[in-house]
Amino acid sequence: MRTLLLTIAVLCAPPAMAHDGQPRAVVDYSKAEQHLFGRAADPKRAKRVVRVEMMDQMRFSPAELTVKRGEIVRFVPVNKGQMVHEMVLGTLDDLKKHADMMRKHPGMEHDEPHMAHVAPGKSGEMGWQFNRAGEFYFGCLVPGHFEAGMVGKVKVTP
Ligand SMILES: [Cu+2]
Repeated sequence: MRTLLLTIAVLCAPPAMAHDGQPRAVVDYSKAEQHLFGRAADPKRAKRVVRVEMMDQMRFSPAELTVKRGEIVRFVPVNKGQMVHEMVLGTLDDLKKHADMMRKHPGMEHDEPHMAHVAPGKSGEMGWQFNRAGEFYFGCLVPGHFEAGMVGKVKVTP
């Protein structure tokens, strides 16, 4: 229980709250928080752009990609559907916990540099540096979507 509460506190930390649906700008990327799955980076520094389509069939396309450790990726999540989708980066454990929480508190909204909420027909942007090797994931945490299989994988090679 304690871990769960801590997770909720971390995921919903007040400075991260945003209700306008826009990605929260990181002003100084050198101070970006280090996560197990990397850190926010200036999308302008990215040498690689990855367009990820999000569909009402609860799928991402592509659903898998490989990056080299240290690589900065500019993700462009494109919502091809009729409903809101989001792309949230994390470990599988992070995403599962977050999805559980979204199911319990469906009205909750929050925004962080590793997530993009995208309205139907729109696209978002997310700059991310994968500076640790491993297998990470991206999921749509709109209630029910992750559970329906809306998840993709990022393999970061050493
Ligand atoms: Cu979705």
